[in-house]
Amino acid sequence: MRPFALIAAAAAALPLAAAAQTATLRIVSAFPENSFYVTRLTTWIQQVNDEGKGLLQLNFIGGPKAIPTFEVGNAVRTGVVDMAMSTGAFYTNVFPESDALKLTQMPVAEQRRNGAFDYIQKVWAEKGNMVYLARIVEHQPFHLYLNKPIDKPDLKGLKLRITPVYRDFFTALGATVMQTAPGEVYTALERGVVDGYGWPIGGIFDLNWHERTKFRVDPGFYDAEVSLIVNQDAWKRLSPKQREFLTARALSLESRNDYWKVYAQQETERQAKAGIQVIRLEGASAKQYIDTAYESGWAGIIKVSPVHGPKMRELFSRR
Ligand code: 173
Repeated sequence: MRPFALIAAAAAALPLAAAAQTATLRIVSAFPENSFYVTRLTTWIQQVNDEGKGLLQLNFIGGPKAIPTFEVGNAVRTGVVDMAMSTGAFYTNVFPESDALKLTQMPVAEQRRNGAFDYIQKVWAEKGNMVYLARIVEHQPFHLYLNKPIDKPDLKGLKLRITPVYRDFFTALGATVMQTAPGEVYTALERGVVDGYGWPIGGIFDLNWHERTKFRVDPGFYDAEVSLIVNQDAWKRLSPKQREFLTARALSLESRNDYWKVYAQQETERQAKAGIQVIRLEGASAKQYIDTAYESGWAGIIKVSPVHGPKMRELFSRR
């Protein structure tokens, strides 16, 4: 045989040989390296790597310093990385439906039973070349944090830091908005470029935003979504055993999401201790606030996704 034929023969035998080898997936986080989400992720990765010896290993590349927050989705789509921890709002530049996950009104466990999860899988595969593996943050309502007080659901005259999560809602209430990655929020607050920001109930201490935050507006709205997504080609390259293992490990992490309820409680108390005052909208004001959140949120999704939007609304909403 000529050398070329030898190589070709070896390559043909590769899928079988590879199945017996360890697969290593490169994973990044769209959230900052020093956030609690990443702490929890890297703890999980360590466990995966301990249990996955000889089968599957995860190689944590880093956070936004490795791949900027709003580029993580495309990095997963194209296979620049194999896997990521992100929220849909950070990859609306891949497909706009990604931001709809904030609007789910039932736990992911229920989404797996009512068809919502299957629908997400389908859209993520078709439009993002992604496997939507597991939702690893829920039970974390978003809040508006402010440095200027309000007394009704009216944000006129306020400039707020946003991501796509909050854009339609805050602008519906009259705010001016400015999009930044989490890593730029502190500087925006410090320089007084913004009067406030959107963020879930937990996590404002991770990057010291509490030092620059006077008020939190209650009630919270939507449910923060952070998930594990995998490049579909990388997924297909795994053996059935490797896929089963990764799925099981991801499900195990997802099944511990009740932890986020405890975290929400702890973070609420920590904010109070830090002197952050609560502006509580009540009665009709609170209802108007929440109704505007969901109405404007869904209107925004349906406008950019007239086919999937209404279907997602049906699957994600409590009846
Ligand atoms: O505010 C944000 O950066 C954001 O969109 C988000 C989404 C999920 C969890 C935390 C933050």
